[in-house]
Amino acid sequence: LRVNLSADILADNEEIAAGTREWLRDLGVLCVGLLSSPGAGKTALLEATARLWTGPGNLQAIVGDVATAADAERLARCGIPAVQINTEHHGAACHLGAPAVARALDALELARGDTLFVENVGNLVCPVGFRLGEHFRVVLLSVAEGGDKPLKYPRAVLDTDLALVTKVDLAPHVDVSAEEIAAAIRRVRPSAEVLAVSVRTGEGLEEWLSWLRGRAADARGGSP
Ligand SMILES: Nc1nc2c(ncn2[C@@H]2O[C@H](COP(=O)(O)OP(=O)(O)OP(=O)(O)O)[C@@H](O)[C@H]2O)c(=O)[nH]1
Ligand SMILES: [Mg+2]
Repeated sequence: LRVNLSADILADNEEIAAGTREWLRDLGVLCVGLLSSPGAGKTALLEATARLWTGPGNLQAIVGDVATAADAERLARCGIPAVQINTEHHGAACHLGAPAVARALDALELARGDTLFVENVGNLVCPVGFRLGEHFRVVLLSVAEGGDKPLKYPRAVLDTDLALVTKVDLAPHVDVSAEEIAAAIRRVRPSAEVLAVSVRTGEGLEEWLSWLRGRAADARGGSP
């Protein structure tokens, strides 16, 4: 007898993720997953989003890190109730899994029209195959990582609905332009939707909020 453990783990994860996705859809809650390498600006984007958010609904979050509750604390300080998952306690430390996310939902009070963010552990490889119940997935690639990352980590781009080129205010200091990264993203996925953002200057944040607002409004109506 041969057991394909990795296929079984993925199938179990997918089943739980599908249940979460449906449960949130019925509740009228939009769920957006955030994926990036460590430090590309996921939490900073959520902090900026909280400052500018005028609805519909409230923002909440589940955040994954190997250790510390630092990100949940940062988010709570800007008014986003957040549950921290420390993945060192869950076997595969390098990404979130659907069972832990499903359990974390119990600690939140979600209401129709809310948006739930799931910030994954910083990693462009391991999280990709593990769906968590998100309706949409957003990948962040900061200019500080260099222009070739979309080409080196193509699945992180292929399996997402929106790509954000982050920290564009730093572009002059790191010898790569936001346009070069956007072009690399489109080489991997010609139809990719790409926005260039900076939480430092505010560039692109209105476009990001409008992307989000449209999807939150659809979710509230029951059709994400
Ligand atoms: N200049 C500049 N710095 C930024 C921007 N966005 C984030 N940063 C900085 O980048 C660093 C990492 O940001 P985080 O928001 O913690 O990144 P993260 O992706 O949540 O990191 P992990 O959760 O550890 O993977 C922080 O020092 C931020 O202040 C930006 O748009 N411009
Ligand atoms: Mg973070």
